[in-house]
Amino acid sequence: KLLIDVVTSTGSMIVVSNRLPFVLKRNEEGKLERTASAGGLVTAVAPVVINTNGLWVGWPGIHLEDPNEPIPESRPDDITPTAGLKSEKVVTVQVDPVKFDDYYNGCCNATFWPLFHSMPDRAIFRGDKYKAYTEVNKEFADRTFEALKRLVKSGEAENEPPLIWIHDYHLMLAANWIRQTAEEEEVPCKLGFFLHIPFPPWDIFRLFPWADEILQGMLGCDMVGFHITDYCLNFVDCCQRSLGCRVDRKNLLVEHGGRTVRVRPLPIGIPFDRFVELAHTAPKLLSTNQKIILGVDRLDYTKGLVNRLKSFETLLEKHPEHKEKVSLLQIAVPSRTDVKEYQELKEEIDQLVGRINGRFTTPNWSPIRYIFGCVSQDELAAFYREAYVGLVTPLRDGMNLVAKEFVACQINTPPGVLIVSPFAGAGETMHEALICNPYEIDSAAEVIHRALTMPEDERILRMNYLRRREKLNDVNYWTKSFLSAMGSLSAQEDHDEVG
Ligand code: ADQ
Repeated sequence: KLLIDVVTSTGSMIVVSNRLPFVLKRNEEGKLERTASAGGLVTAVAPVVINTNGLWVGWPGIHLEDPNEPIPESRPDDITPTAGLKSEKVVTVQVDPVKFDDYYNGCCNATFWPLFHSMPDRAIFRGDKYKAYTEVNKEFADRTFEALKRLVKSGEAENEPPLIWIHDYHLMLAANWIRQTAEEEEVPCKLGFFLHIPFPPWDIFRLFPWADEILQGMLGCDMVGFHITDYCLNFVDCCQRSLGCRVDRKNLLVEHGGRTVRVRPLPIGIPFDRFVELAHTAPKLLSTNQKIILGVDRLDYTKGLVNRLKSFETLLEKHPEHKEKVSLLQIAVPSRTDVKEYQELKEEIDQLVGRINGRFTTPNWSPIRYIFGCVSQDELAAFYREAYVGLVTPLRDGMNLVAKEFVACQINTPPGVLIVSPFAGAGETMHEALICNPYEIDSAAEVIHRALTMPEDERILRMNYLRRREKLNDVNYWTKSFLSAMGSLSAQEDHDEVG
């Protein structure tokens, strides 16, 4: 059943995310223009916002001198899912640039990102940065509440109370403020939150000096969603141990402030059919007889690139039969390039690639091809399709969409092999992949060897199961699961859910 048919029983959806589903840029004449940001999440969620007459609240990617400068409509040739999102349905949050930098780089990326990925040594804890985080969250909450009130008063909202869906670690405090104000002013709404990154165990989480405030912020929701059950249990555990809440681990419930908050595993999916279509239409890219091992990642220390390169080097050392027959294609998207830690990581990877290539290259072959940059969706689909092994080995990752996109694009027979790390959400859910501990370089090399030598029938069997699951549990299914967890689907539609 199409998601569009299902959402008719939902109240208007208000999505709140750090970034809007498009980026605003100035053209040469100085006029604002929308630039599309294509991602599975936007593709799945934008139609629900549009069809329920909802709103999207977020930062537009540019600091506007005049906060009242009108947001442009989409261009007539825009065919992205946000084309139908009218500017009157977009609420921009504007913050002073210095404060925004303290919130985004100083706290979100320098504190929560490493801490929630269980890398506390990389995290900084600074009161002034956290203060900016609280202030920006308050700004998001205020703007969301104003928008909610306008929507309800205008009579444009659907009959049910509007459903506010807050996304990710940037906005963990906003829900509580929205709830408090909505209760005071008697404006009806339902609140849901989804965390895209892992939620760490209590022992790590409690290192954050203001841990209680974060939990209280999230508990302002009716439902809090994570990718996998482990993260849910970590959250429930933290609520019990830090706040003393009464909890039900079996049913994933937390009592707080006289309310019961539901906690749910909602593993995100991808727009599976779109990737299959891309894989069918994308032109051939790689002209080689070598087997390609493919890595695609944002250049981030959580993605385990250094360990991956070392494992590949060990593979060539221990199994020289793969020399000149196999090469590693690593695509790394530049990310947070103004941060020193990320610049140092890039240098380390550059050097490592140079050293390994220097060590093994022959006149006919280089073991590693390394692309530092963005590639188009078409190219990405072609790489996924033509790769023999998809190597997804983060040290820690909320889910990891690359693993899912790889299997969607494996349309050729016989297919390739997926290798995933057990420390990614994808490692928990994609049971037929080969599992590889990225910390253990030698055994990771052995897993790659096993993938390269896996019999054809085993490859087919594993890939069939992986593809079937990802097709069923695609990103539309994820959005539907969120609505269901919020109690926003009618009983019949809930019953129809894919198991
Ligand atoms: P990310 O950390 O960004 O997401 P991931 O889930 O792998 O990690 O998504 C990356 C996306 O970027 C993929 O859709 C991929 O196609 C795209 N991409 C990667 N390299 C690219 C390139 N060179 N050019 C163009 N596109 C490229 C966070 C969490 C994850 C979680 C997601 C969704 O960290 O754990 O899976 O959110 O919830």
